[in-house]
Amino acid sequence: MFTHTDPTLLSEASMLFAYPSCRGMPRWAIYTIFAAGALLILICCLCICVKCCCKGNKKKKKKKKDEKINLNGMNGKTTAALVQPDVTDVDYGTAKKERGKLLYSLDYSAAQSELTVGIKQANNLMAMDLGGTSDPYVKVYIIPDKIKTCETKVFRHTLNPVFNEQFNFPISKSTLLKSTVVMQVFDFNRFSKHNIIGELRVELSNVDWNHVIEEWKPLAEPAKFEEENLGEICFSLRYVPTAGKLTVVILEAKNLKSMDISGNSDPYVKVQLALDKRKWKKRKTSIKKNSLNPYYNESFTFDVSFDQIQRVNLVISVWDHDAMTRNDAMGKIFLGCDASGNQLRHWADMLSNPRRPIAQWHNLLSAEQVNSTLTLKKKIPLVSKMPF
Ligand SMILES: [Ca+2]
Ligand SMILES: [Ca+2]
Repeated sequence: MFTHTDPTLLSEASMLFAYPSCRGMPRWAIYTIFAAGALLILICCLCICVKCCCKGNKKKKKKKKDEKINLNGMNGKTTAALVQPDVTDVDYGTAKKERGKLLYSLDYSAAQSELTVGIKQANNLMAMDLGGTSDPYVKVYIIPDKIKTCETKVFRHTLNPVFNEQFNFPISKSTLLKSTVVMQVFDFNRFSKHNIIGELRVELSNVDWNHVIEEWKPLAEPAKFEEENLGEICFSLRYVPTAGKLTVVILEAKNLKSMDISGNSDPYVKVQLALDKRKWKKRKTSIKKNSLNPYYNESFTFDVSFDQIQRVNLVISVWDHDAMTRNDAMGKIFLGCDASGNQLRHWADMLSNPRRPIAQWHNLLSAEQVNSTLTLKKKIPLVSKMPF
């Protein structure tokens, strides 16, 4: 046996590295050479892999930055987000307490009995998505008489959005002094529930109406009690202008309210079209017995010409079927050029992406709230029943 200091061994080892095919090579040396070689190849492979991965990620990130939702009304200026789920749209946790701040304005016109709420900009919003950003928009309404809810545009991938939008609420002076303005900042997610970032509540009895109010306020933790959750519904919309076909696919609903004593409901979905605010056409899905999370995947196609599509409203409502008594409405929403917020966004995405199905989740609202915003007149008589 030899030791480390053995001079013959050292020279033998160096000979082996210089001439690996030397005869009489000790077994330990062969193993060492093989081991060293394998390690070298492994390190090279690892380096190549890491480099490839980094490149892929960079490309993805760049692509993400390029897509933005900028909804400037209905004049075709919209850019739709992808139908594929957004990897950044994953909840990120809300451990951090800093929610950011909001610049808003208030102005009341006694002559017109109208309150104007301005949503100017937000700063240092809390990041809700994986990429360390959010997709903020602001919802504005007045309580206790929640007549209408307004929403700003969505700004993608930013924590410092500049909204510069104004919303008018008709309200008498006496009601004004008993009311509170609620401004809630949300993070938009195409395929999951929108997360609330924070909110501001301004009691209007405390406001000095001799001046226009414009101020920055830190966002507070949202009050949980008020949100009435009626569940969510997912459907896709597709419009083919050349053929004049509108296709609505009712995909699924979740977290619906229980309407029956059993603690469940028997939900079905009504798909209704109105033309110039008059009831026009309607279809229904099948009834899913005893379910609060029904899956439908049922498709409905309507003839709607290009001239009509701008004058159409689509009303989607969820009903609980009852064998013995009247069916109850469980929730409702409407889309179209008269819609606002999330609903208008989906409709505009459909119009700006002809022939492509666009799917999206929506929070259901109470039937009363939708009916007060969209008042539909009597049904349009069928052509065959007309006297000419
Ligand atoms: Ca988001
Ligand atoms: Ca029922």
